[in-house]
Amino acid sequence: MDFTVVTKNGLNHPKPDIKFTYGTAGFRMKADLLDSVMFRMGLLAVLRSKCKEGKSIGVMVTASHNPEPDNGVKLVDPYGEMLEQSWEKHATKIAQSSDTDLVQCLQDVVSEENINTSVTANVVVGMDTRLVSTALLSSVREGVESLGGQCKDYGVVSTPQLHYFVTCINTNGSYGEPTEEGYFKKFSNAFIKLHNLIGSNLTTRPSKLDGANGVGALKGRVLSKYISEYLKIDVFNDGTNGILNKGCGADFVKTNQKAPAGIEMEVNDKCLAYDGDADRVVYFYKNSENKFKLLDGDKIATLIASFIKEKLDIAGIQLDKGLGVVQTAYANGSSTNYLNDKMGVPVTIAKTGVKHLHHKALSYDIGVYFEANGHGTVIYSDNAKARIASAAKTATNDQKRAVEILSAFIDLTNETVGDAMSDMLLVETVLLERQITCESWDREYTDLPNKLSKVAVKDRRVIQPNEDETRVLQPTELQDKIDQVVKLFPKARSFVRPSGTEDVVRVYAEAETAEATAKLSAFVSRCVY
Ligand code: NG1
Ligand code: ZN
Repeated sequence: MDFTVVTKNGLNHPKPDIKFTYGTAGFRMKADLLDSVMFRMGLLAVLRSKCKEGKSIGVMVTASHNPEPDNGVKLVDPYGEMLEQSWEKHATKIAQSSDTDLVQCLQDVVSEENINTSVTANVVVGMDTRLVSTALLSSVREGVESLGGQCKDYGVVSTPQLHYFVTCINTNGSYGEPTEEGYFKKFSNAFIKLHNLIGSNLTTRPSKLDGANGVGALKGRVLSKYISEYLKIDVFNDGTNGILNKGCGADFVKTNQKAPAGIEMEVNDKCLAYDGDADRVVYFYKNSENKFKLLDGDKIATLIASFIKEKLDIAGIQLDKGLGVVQTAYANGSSTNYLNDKMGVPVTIAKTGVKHLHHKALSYDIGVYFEANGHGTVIYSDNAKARIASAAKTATNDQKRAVEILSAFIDLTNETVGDAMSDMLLVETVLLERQITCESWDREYTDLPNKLSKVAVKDRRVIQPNEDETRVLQPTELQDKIDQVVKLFPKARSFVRPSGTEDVVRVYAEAETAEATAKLSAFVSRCVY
């Protein structure tokens, strides 16, 4: 393999004196520190593609919900999954290596992974709307081309769109057309089909979308054109006036538990917010007492799981590995209890980061996985798909509708990754079929008061959590203190973990009352300092 061009072009992308680590969502930090990482991730994507017999690998330039001056990059594996965990160490090493060691580092990956270097590499790239994303994407492309890879550039796209393109290309179009038009057609056609099955005379109120001043606003507007006869979507925070993620977007709404700036909200309006790269969605509304109410990822998971369960029951379909929900420790305790106790749907708790949830969801025939922040999707096993397809042939008249709805619901799901646009359409389908407002959806269970805060510390890595991140293993005194204070409040729960995307420690607290939650959160935050 010829590395001369890498050496030459590498001179344009010197590594700054920074310790880079491939975290929960790839590399993420201030954009002006990331140029060398971008070039190098282009190189790594080529090696990954060669290792996967030339299958296309995705590279997405985005920092999602982070502030505008940040940026980031993550790799997408052939079937739309996040980069295989065993390769994260290669990503870290390559980003970390000095300019002079870079080629050696690449050669080490080639020999360690036994890569056939004669295979032609294919890489698919895309970016969010951040101003510097264009320059950073061009460094990724330079990396790809420096190692002789073929690069397909999709320009500004949402993260889930890029995952979709990668999957379509590697499955020869069986998942859909690898174009933006193909993406919009696949999901809008499924939604229209569902609308007709449910009742073409039925309507749901218009939705007010907070596009976080990012790519979600641009793409949400395109999607709304495809389905304009069936669902009206008014787009706010479309980037024409405001700044990306500033005072708006799914992360702002979830963290601050308040309405975003730039959206006019009347009582019972159906509102929703995407995050900066449109892979998360949360709903919200103002109730009859004029109070802001959030319908987060937990509420979405519950809504979707209950819909699927109801249809499976009507259709008389029993699945060997069943239907289950995967959450993280950030899920509201009420949602977990509701799913387990009231709905009889098993819940598994995974470590933060969708790749961990996705992995656990694979153990069910139908796995609904959502982080409380609105990031998630549904995955269906081949067995589940086959059972639903064969049920269509034997279904009685009463069962037929449920089976057809289930099958169209699968088509409406972006199974490759959590996707704000596809998730929105799943939610809208359920609201439409049940003819319910956000307020009645919210009545399913009442969230326990909760608070998520950030604490800045000198070295967040000192805190080492256990496997599902509900407890701290090190320092042990910290966990002892948390245990002691949690005991003081009814229905209380609190845990801390270092963030994988920001230089902070996150503190989560929930309890029976808002007052107890505030006290618990303040106390635990003080213990972390
Ligand atoms: P970190 O920063 O590791 O907590 C955040 C979210 C994750 C996930 C990633 C990637 C919370 C508490 N954490 O991770 O759930 O979505 O960003 O975007 O919401
Ligand atoms: Zn995101």
